[in-house]
Amino acid sequence: MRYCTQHPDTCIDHKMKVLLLLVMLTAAACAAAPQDLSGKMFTFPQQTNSAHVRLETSREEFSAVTVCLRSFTDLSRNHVLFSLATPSAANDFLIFKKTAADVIELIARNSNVEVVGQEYKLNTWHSVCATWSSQSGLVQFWLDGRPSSRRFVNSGSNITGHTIITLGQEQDSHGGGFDIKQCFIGMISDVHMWDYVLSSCEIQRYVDNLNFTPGNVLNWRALQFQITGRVLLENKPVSLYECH
Ligand SMILES: *[C@@H]1O[C@H](CO)[C@@H](O)[C@H](O)[C@H]1NC(C)=O
Ligand SMILES: [Ca+2]
Repeated sequence: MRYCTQHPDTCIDHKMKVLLLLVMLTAAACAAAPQDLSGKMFTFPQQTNSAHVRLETSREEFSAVTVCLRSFTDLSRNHVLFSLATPSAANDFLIFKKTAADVIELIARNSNVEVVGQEYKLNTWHSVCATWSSQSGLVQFWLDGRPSSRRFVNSGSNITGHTIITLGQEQDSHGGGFDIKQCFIGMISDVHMWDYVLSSCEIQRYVDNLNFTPGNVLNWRALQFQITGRVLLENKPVSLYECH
């Protein structure tokens, strides 16, 4: 400010520069360009009630959903794998691992169902997919390409409203309400989301990492995201059989 009062001519110039810088910073903060995260993973190394990744989509209505991701953890307690909230439903679409061995809870439109009997091993990379259709109301869970029974959860209404998707923390409110006892610790990679139910063949292609149709809502190869707290974007180690 001292600079301005002493030099009225450069004052405007200085203000313009500050303004321009602010505009540029704001633009950078708002328009996080999509990134190709092929070969990368998010590492969640710590138990917190804050560290998470927000995945951005502008979509605000879904009559069906498929989410696929790969995860690695040593947690035997409750933990969240995928949390989608809208203003009207904090659990509009949720994939949640329960403490009990091999129990996965799926929630759509705030209604839940448990699927059991699949081998959710610790310290192992798993391919996890979940589907839901509002028309049938059915959900299905796929662990490493093995399907669960198809179970009814909620039909007849769509997921609508401003969509907030988080990895690492489970939303008890729209964009917040995180519980440290439900946070995810470990690594997550290859997150895709589609606005339709994938066929079993398409899911198999995802699991085998063959040429699959990338998510049309979230695409790991063109992902817009925002990291809060200690979450690292790291190279995903190749599996052992790929070592030479
Ligand atoms: C749900 O969304 C679909 C298409 O996105 C639309 O055709 C349908 O009318 C919607 N259903 C309801 C109950 O709003
Ligand atoms: Ca919770």
